[in-house]
Amino acid sequence: MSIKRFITAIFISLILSGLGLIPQEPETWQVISLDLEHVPLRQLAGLGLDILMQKERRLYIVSSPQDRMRLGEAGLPFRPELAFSGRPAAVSSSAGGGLNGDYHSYSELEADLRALEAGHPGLAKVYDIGRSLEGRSLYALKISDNVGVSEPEAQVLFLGCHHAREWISVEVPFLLGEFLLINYLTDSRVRDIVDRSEVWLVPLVNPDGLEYSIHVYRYWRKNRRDNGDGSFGVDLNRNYGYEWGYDNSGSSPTPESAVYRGPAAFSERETAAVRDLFLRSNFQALVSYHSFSQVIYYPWGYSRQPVENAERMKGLAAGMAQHILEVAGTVYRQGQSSLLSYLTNGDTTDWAFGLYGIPAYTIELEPPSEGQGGFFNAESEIRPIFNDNLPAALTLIEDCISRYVPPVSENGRAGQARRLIAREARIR
Ligand code: 0X9
Ligand code: CA
Ligand code: ZN
Repeated sequence: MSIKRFITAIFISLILSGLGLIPQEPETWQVISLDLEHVPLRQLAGLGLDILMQKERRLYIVSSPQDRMRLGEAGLPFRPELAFSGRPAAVSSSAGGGLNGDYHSYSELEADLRALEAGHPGLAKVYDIGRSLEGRSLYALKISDNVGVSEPEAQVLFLGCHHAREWISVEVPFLLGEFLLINYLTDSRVRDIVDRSEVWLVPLVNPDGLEYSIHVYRYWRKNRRDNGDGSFGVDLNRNYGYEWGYDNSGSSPTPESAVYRGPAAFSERETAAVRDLFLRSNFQALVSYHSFSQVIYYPWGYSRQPVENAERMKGLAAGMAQHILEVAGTVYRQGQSSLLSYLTNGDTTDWAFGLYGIPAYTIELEPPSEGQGGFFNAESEIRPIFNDNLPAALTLIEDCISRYVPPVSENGRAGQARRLIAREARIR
C-alpha cells in the first residue's frame, strides 16, 4: 500500500475506533498459523518470528500484536489459532485439531465432558471438584446408573495428567468414560459395570501445566505455581500427604527442581482437590495414568520395604498386565514402584494405599522408551493405547464390584432401615 493510502487508512481507523465502530484488536499473544503453500518460508525470514512448529504444510507461530501487524503490512495472510495472555479465559478452543492435534486441551476436554453428560443424562455427571492455581476448573466425570444419587456401590477412581507433558494420560481415562457410556445399552458387560459401580474419572489433574505444555513448552512437567524465586511449579506427584518429604530421593525441597514437592503436603490446589474428593467418597481402588514406559506400579514408592498384606493388590497388578498383553501383545511390566524404578515420596498411590488401604496403581502408558517416542505418542496411537488398557480397567472395576460390602452407615434404604430400628430400640 502506498504511504498516502496507509496514512489515510490509519486516519480513518483512528476516527472509527474513537467512535467505537471497530473492535479493538486484543493486546494478547496469539498462536497463528500460515499456509506454506501461499507463504514461502523465505518470505518470513528476517521477521524475527517465534516459530513453534510446522505441521501438515502449516507453520505455527507464537505472535505478539506487533508480529501480526508486521505480517499484515507485508501482505502475508495468517489464521488465528489461539489467543492467550497467561489467563485461562483468553484461551480459545479455536485451534480445533491444529496445535495439539487429537489430544485434549483444557477447554476441549471441558466441552467433551459436558457433551458426554448431555448425551447420557442419568448416567454421566460432570462435577467441578476444585480450581487450579490459574483458575481452571478441575473436572470429575461420574458414571453410574442413577448418577445423580450416591448409591451404596463400589467406587473406582481413574486419574490422568498429574504431569503436564504426559498428554496420553488425559486420553485414556477420558476414552474409558466415553466407552462405558456409548456401550451401555448394547453391551451387557458394560451395563453390569455401570449399574453396579460408580466410576469416577479425573482426566486432567494438572490443567495449568497441560496448557503450558501445549502453548509454551512441550516438556513441562509440574503445575504452574510461582515459587517466588524465579522458578515455577510443584511436582503434583510429590505433593500427596503420606510420608511426604520422607527423604530427598526422587523428591526435592528445591523449588527449581522438576520433582519439587512443594512447601507442604497438599500445598497445591490440584492435589487438595483429589484429597477432598476422597473425603467425600468411598473409593475401592485407584489408577493414576502417567507416561511413559509400559509398567504398572504399586506402592511403596517412598521405601523399598515391601507392602504388607497386599496380596490382592499384587495379584490385580499381575492380572492387569496379563489383560494388556492379551489385547495385542503389548508387554507391561508390573511390580513395586521403588523396586522396579526409583524411590520417590508423596506420590498419589502411596497416599491412597497408605491412608485408605485400597489397591492403588500408577500405570505408565506406552511407549516403552524415550527412543520409541517418549512423551510423544502419535495421534494414531491414542486409540490402540486405550484399547490395550481397557480390559485391565474393566476387570479392576469388576473385582471391586464383586468384593463390595456396603458400609453400615450408608444413606440407602438398608441404612435408613437400620437407623429406624436403632431409634426404636432407644425409644423402648
Ligand atoms: O516419577 C513419577 O512420578 C512417575 N513417573 S513419571 O515418568 N510419569 O513421572 C512414577 C511414579 C512411580 N513411583 C515410583 N517410582 N516410586
Ligand atoms: Ca448407581
Ligand atoms: Zn508422570
